[in-house]
Amino acid sequence: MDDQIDQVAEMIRTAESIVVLTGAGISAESGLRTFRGASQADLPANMQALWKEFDPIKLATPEAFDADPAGVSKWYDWRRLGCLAAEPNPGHTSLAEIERRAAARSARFTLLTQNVDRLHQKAGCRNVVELHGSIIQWRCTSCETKVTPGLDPMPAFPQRSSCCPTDQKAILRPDVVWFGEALPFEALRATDEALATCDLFLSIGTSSVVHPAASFIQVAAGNGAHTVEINPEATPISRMVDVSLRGKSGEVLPRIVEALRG
Ligand code: BV8
Repeated sequence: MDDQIDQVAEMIRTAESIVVLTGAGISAESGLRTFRGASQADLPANMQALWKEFDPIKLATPEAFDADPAGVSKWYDWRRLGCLAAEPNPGHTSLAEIERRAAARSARFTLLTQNVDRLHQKAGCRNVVELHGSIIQWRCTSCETKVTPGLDPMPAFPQRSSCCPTDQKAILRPDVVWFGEALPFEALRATDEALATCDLFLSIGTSSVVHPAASFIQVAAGNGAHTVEINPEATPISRMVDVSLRGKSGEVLPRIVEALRG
């Protein structure tokens, strides 16, 4: 893998426009559960129980929220608190350094994340596009006003919106994109702009099965970009990328940064 690390470091050193796509895997080493795969053993005991009762793919839908606003709100508030308590890992901080190095030589760096945990921002990344929104922020189902709940668990599930006191149906929902919902227009616009000039695309910690994010690498490759994947497991894109680094992002990315420093 050393040769591959050096190869990717050279790609990063010379790229004019870097696009990084991350998924739940980059936050796994921060103790946050991924959506698919990964063993329960790596989770703290209190996180295992609640997760076993729920299937995230079924819960991350408007239909699930409409059918059981209390249960879905409780699950999301529990995840929200887990994200607030989590700390960035060396994978997140390495990407922040790669962004700083790109900026220092006026190269473009765009981080497209499917994650809703805001750990990239906590690690110091600046140009972050939240494709699937953020669990740290919630919004009123009636007037769409956004709120950022505090560090304590929400007092009630679902939580009534204080912005629409006379509307009995106004409750808070997580400001995330559920399956079947469109991605934010601004996120898609920023993605299109970044992919148009991208000459290096890094896919990190994603199973590459959720669309439209899973298709971005094809757009980049079609525009002539070099492509790299970092994942301990094979995914549907592993055979198409120029360099496939089979490993954990919290271990591989620091080695790439070491090569850049060298
Ligand atoms: C939409 C927010 C249209 C909520 C999430 C085309 C083809 C097929 C299907 C579709 C299609 N177009 C649309 C669809 C439907 C659907 C979809 O893609 N379904 C899939 C399941 C087939 N897409 C949608 O519905 C999207 N909306 O297209 O709207 C539209 C247009 C106009 C008007 C109306 C509608 C919306 C998709 C967004 C859904 N929301 N999250 C929440 O968080 O609760 S998706 C959810 O999955 C998370 O965001 C998650 O990040 C994301 C993707 O998963 P991954 O990040 O890849 O995580 P996963 O667990 O799968 O994999 C982890 C990986 O990490 C693994 O590979 C593992 O090996 C690796 N790993 C583990 N440890 C490490 C590691 N890697 C590195 N280091 C480690 N240590």
